[in-house]
Amino acid sequence: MSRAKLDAEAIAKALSELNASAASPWNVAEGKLRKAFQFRDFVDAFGFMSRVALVAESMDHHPEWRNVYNQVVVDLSTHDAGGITVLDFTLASRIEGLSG
Ligand code: H2B
Repeated sequence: MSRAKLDAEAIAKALSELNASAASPWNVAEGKLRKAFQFRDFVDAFGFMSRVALVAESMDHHPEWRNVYNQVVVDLSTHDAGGITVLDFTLASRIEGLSG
């Protein structure tokens, strides 16, 4: 069920709930849930990625991401479903809690 691809209306609703408590918003870009996180330096960015990696592994749900020095851009989608699912919103919400 959670791996069922969400339609545009469901994505818009879940996005507004996710962003209600986020300092800066997640968006949909290229069919993925995307957010760029900024940190003080590379060590802080990498620490964030390490914390996210443990959560992602525990969920068996993994981000696509890129890191340049103090920035980490996170893209979430469910490859098995070919789109965005509830799993991506669950992971995004947990990532929010690890970004501060
Ligand atoms: N992560 C993401 N983002 N999407 C998937 O469809 C996915 C995953 N599938 N992590 C998992 C692993 C799958 O490949 C394994 C076999 O459970």
